[in-house]
Amino acid sequence: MNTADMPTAAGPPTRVPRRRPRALVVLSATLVLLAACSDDSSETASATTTEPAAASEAETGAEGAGGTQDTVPETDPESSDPTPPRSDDDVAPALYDDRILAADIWDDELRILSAGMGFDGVIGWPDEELETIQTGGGSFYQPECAGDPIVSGATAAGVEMFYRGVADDEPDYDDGLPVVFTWPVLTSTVHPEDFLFTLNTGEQVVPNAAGMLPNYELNERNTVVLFGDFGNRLDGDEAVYPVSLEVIDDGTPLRFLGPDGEQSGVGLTWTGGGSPYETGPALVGAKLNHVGDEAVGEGGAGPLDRVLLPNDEFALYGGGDFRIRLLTSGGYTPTGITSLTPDAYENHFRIHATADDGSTILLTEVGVDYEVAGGTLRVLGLAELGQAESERVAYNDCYVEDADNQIDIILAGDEAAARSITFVEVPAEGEYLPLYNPGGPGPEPFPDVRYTAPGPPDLEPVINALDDPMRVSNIP
Ligand SMILES: [Ca+2]
Ligand SMILES: [Ca+2]
Ligand SMILES: [Ca+2]
Ligand SMILES: [Ca+2]
Repeated sequence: MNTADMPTAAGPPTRVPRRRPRALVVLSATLVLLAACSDDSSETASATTTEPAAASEAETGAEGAGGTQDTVPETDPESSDPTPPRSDDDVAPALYDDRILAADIWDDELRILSAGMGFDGVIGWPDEELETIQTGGGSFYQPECAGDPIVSGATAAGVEMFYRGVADDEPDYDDGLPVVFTWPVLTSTVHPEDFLFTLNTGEQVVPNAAGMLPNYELNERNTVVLFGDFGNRLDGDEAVYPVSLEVIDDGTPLRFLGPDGEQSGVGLTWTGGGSPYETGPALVGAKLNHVGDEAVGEGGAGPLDRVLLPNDEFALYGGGDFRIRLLTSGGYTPTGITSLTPDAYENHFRIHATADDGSTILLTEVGVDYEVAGGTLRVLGLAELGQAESERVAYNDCYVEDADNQIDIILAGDEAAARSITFVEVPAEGEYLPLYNPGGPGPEPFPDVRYTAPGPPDLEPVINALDDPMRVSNIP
C-alpha cells in the first residue's frame, strides 16, 4: 500500500516501557515462533536425526527453510545485502508438498467461501521497534505473564521465509487477505499469480506473496493467505478494498482435492466483501463429525508442530465423542493479538439443538448435560488452538495458539442427541465477546490508530458429517 494511506500517531505511549518487541502475532505466533525455532539450529538438526525416516523427510523441508541448510533465503532484516533470487524450492517445502490427510471438504462443490481483505498494512515491517509498529498502525501489548510484548504484524524476513513471492517495496507494509475454499488445495500449485483481485476503485491487483500459514496442518489446507496491496483502513469514500476475485491460470494452475479426485480452480470467482474496518470476520462453515479413535492429519511442519501441537481433542479432553469444526473468514481471536484459549467457549459461542418438543435448546455452559432430542449433550471445550494446560502452559494472555481460521468445539454425549444439533451461534454482543482478526486492537490499542472491526453476530448452520465424514486425503 501507499504509506501515505497509513495512520500516524505521536510518540510511544508512556504506559509501556520502550523496548524492542518481538513480533509474536500474525498468523500469529506462527511466523516468529518458527523463526525462533530455526535459530536453534543445533537442536533442530539433532531432533531431525533422531526421528523416524518419514517424519524427518517431511520436517527437513520446514527446517531447511527455517535456517539450518545451505539453501536458506536471506533472512536478516538488518542486512544490507540484496536478497538473492530464490525459487519455490527455497520456501518451507513441508508447506508446499501436496500432502493432505483427512482434510474436511465443506461442500460437494468446489467454491470460494470468502476472500475479503483481512487487515491493512501490518505485514512486512522493516523492523520490530515500537515506533514502527505504532506509526504503521499495529497493536502492542505487554502482558504481565511475559517478558516480551506481543505486537501485530510480521517482518518482511518472516514473510519471505514461509510464503512464496516477494515484496514489491522495502519496507512493504502489505495487507493480509485469507482466501477460504470448500476443498483443500494441492499446495505445490499455490502462488501469488494464481489470484486476480478487482478493487472497489476498479483497479486490478495480483498479490505479492501467497502461502499456507497458518492453515497448514495436513487436515486443513483449504485457506491460502495472501499479502499485497489490497486496500486501506480509511473511511467513507476514501476506503479501498477488494470487491471480487478470479482464480486465473498462472502456468501452474491451482488444483484442489474433492470427493471425486482433483479439480482445477481456474475460473473460480468470488464477489462481495467490504472494508474489514467496518465488519470483521464471520463464520463460513460449521461441520459435525465423530471424534473417532485418534486424531488424524494433525501437524505438517516439524518446528511449528512442536510449538503449537498437539491441539486436538485427544490431547485436550481425552477425545470426547463429537467435534464441531468451525471455519471462519479470517483469524478469530479475542482482541486480534491475544490468543483464544480452550476454556473460552462460554465467552464467544453457543450451540443450538432441538428438544423433544421441537423447541430450541441453547448449549451455553461447559460441563453441563443438556437434554435434547435423542439424549444428552455436554460441551467439553474448545480445541484446534494450542497445547493443553499444564505446568508449562497456562490459559492466559501468554497462551500460544495457531491463530488460523479453524476452531473446534468438542462434545460428549449420545449420537442421536448430536443429530439434533442445528446451529453454532456467535452472539458477539451482550455478555458475549466479539472476535477479531490479526488487525484487531489488542487489549491496549494506540488511541489514534484505526483497527479492524469485531466480527458480527453470526448464526451458522451445522453440516452433519456423522454418516459421511466428508474428508479427503492425498499422500504423494
Ligand atoms: Ca500456481
Ligand atoms: Ca490448525
Ligand atoms: Ca490441529
Ligand atoms: Ca485453529
